[in-house]
Amino acid sequence: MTRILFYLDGYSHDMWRGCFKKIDPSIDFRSFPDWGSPDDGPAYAFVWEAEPGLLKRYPNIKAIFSLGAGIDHLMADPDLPKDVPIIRMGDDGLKEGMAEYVLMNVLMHHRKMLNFIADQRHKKWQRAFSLAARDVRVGILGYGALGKCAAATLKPIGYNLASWSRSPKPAEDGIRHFHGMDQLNDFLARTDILVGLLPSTKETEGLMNFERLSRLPEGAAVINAGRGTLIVLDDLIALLNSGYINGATLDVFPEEPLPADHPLWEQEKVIITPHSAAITRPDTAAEYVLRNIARIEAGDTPENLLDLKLGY
Ligand code: NDP
Ligand code: OXD
Repeated sequence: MTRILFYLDGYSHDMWRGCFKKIDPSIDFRSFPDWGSPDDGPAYAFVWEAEPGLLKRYPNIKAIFSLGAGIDHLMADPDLPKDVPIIRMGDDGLKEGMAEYVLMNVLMHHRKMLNFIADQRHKKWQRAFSLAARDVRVGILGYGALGKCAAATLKPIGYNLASWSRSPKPAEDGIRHFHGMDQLNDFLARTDILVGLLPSTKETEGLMNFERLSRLPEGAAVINAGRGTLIVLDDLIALLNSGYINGATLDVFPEEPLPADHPLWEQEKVIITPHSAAITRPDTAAEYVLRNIARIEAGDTPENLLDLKLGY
């Protein structure tokens, strides 16, 4: 019998329990705070923003599943057990959700929808020409599970695609891969619409500052749905105000919720979404967790195992 210790504040746990039970009715699904005793036997934790110190109190936990692809919520726990494998979310629902969000926003910027929305507010009739998709250079920062799925969704529209990641990628039809700091400026220089899908690590924090954002061609747009630490917001606002950057879509912020007095709320050419680009879908997530528990039980490596040294 598999035991799941589940922690998620503010959402119905019954729906989650139902998704697990539908796949395996014998599952012992325990919602926080009813986790029972560590002496009850081996268990798997499946958590989002669990209270610090909680996981350490359960030495019976064999692996920790993060309810999201990001693990910053776990790293914020000073007592996080270091010897327990951590598995990041990577189910199809999350990938599809992100791909939809990226497609919607790339189209919004490509087809100048923010200009039209602003004009409509001022009852202004101003036609605008749009380039063909093949002439729009989209650059994806981060070519992991989400970056790849987003690229695959954009490809059939015909965009001129590139990616940037830490390690080299095998050549692929229709997408040019860049990697490492040495190639970042070349990648930025060929990017009209930048899509941020990077994790928050020491290396990615503040990466998109004034100098790097200015490497984008004039009139570029910025979409960030990875983590808010990537962009220095004051620098982005300065470039929006000068007109150098034409618009932005931001789903993630260094401080969430974005404070009510933050100047970004007032920017006409910015779309703000409340960390909702891809929210883990219970049915596909339950299937993903159980599939990976089966792998662990069989002695195989689970998918999306966290590399603590890399931080993602
Ligand atoms: P992956 O781990 O699969 O991919 C991460 C990518 O980032 C990889 O391509 C990796 O490079 C690259 N990367 C990491 N560090 C660096 C670096 N220093 N320089 C260059 N590239 C780097 O993650 P996912 O695709 O699953 O998720 C990405 C992030 O999206 C998550 O960490 C999470 O923060 C965020 N997210 C946001 C959501 C939202 O709703 N807004 C929902 C879900 C996730 P390499 O390929 O070489 O390893
Ligand atoms: C995630 C997120 O990491 O929701 O999955 O941001």
